[in-house]
Amino acid sequence: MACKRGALIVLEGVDKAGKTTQCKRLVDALLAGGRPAEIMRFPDRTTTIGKMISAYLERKSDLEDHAVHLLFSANRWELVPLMKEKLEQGITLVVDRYAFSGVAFTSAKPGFCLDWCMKPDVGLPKPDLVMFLQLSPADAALRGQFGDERYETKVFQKAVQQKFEHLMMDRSVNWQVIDASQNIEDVHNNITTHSLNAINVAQNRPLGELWK
Ligand code: 2DT
Repeated sequence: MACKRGALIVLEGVDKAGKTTQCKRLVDALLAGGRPAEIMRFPDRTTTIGKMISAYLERKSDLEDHAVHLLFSANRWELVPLMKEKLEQGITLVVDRYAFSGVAFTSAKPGFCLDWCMKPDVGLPKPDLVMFLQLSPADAALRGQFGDERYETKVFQKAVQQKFEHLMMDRSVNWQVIDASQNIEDVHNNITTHSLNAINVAQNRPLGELWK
């Protein structure tokens, strides 16, 4: 019998919600439980496209807003063959940001609608589970200053949060909202429970296509 596929698990949320920490904790917990798992993050700044995105985020270069949106999407598409290969090998992928960040961040800019922003990512591997780490702006502020990269301002993050809320109304995606104001351990346990469920369900189902 062919090996059972891994699950595609995505963590999303506004800045300071603890996504990166929780992705690492989740992968460690899955590995400790004997389940193959790997971490991925978008943007993946190591590829040629990713380096262009990184320079843009660090304000070392300027790119037109539509163009950079398409680069973020291209950065996901270029990794699709690798993602599929890993999932087929039974490896669960824990992904720090995905197309939802792509849509939420660009559509928070003036002159963009959700519909246009979603188009380039239609057909990407569909996550089996998307956890949104929910954190109020007040709680985020308690976790320290924002960094110096593009988008790291209170006003923009608030607009992004509203766009995520729109995206979460889409019932075709398995969204779970996680209260990220709890302590790291409680958030981790919550995330692990949802992930184990998703891994069990995913192994008997084909990988879907996002927004199709
Ligand atoms: P971090 O590397 O700190 O997560 O910040 N972004 C991300 C977009 O605008 N579009 C996308 O498609 C993705 C994946 C969110 C990366 C910054 O890039 C933004 C914050």
